[in-house]
Amino acid sequence: MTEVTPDMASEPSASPRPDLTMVIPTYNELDRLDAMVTQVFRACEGHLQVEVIVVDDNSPDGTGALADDLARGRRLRVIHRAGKLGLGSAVIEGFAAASGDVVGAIDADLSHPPQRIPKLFAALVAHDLDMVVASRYIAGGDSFGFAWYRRVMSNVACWLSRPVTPVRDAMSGFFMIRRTCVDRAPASARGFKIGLELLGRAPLRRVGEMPYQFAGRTAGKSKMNAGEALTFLRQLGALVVHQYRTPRQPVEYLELAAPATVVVATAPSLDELGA
Ligand SMILES: Nc1nc2c(ncn2[C@@H]2O[C@H](COP(=O)(O)OP(=O)(O)OP(=O)(O)O)[C@@H](O)[C@H]2O)c(=O)[nH]1
Ligand SMILES: [Mg+2]
Repeated sequence: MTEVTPDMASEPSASPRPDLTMVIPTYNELDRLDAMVTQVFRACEGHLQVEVIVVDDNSPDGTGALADDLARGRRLRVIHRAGKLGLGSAVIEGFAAASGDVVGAIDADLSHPPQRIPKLFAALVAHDLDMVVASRYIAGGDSFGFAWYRRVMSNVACWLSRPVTPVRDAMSGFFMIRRTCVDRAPASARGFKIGLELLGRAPLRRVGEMPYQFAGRTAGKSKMNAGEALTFLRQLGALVVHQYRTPRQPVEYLELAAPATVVVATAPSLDELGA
């Protein structure tokens, strides 16, 4: 059974609709959540109105109570679930409660840089994308502090996912999507890879991928395990079958340059400078 913080029902109508709702799924993330939440709001300040929804699965370390504290004075709501029900379903439940028309997911362990949030959002709007994925596996993207075997597993999983999506980092847990696409996706919330699920099932016209630098977890414990890897294989099988049974319009795919390149590309021309 899902419980919500007391102001949850009133908050969405009390303030104007946010530009973006970011969902942070948490399970035992006591060491990182404070910094994470602070950085998300700081990164968005002056760029966009963000709402944050933390979906906590009754973390034994007290992450849920910390999230309630962090909600005071911030546009942050907390969904408390009774027990560990899984990352995918946590993100889907957060999306269902969101008040923004664009929703996104980001891990709580600071592996995904919150500073990228405004850039991802701006790219989604500027390129009229249905979904934008932060990527380790296109030019400009990289990962640090990630054990070599995890890197290999992640690369193999992305390669196996190529029949489902043109996105190179289909394992990414850092992405944004228009809520209308989520609402129309018959997505199964099984397993870890909810981004892949949406890439495979949501009615997407146009998808973009933007590089970022992944930083391996430095606090807390990983929840990725052999069981999740097996669930991924089952999920992938189901997505491939779905692909053949229900052919979709080909998705238009954009590989977006790192923001630094975008800045150069949009710099004024010599003519504009009067040279
Ligand atoms: N609510 C909820 N959140 C979860 C669950 N499992 C994982 N998470 C969260 O989902 C995010 C991703 O989990 P991680 O353990 O970081 O998985 P990973 O990034 O593949 O692996 P590491 O970074 O190496 O730990 C984190 O914010 C977790 O706290 C779950 O069952 N329920
Ligand atoms: Mg992580």
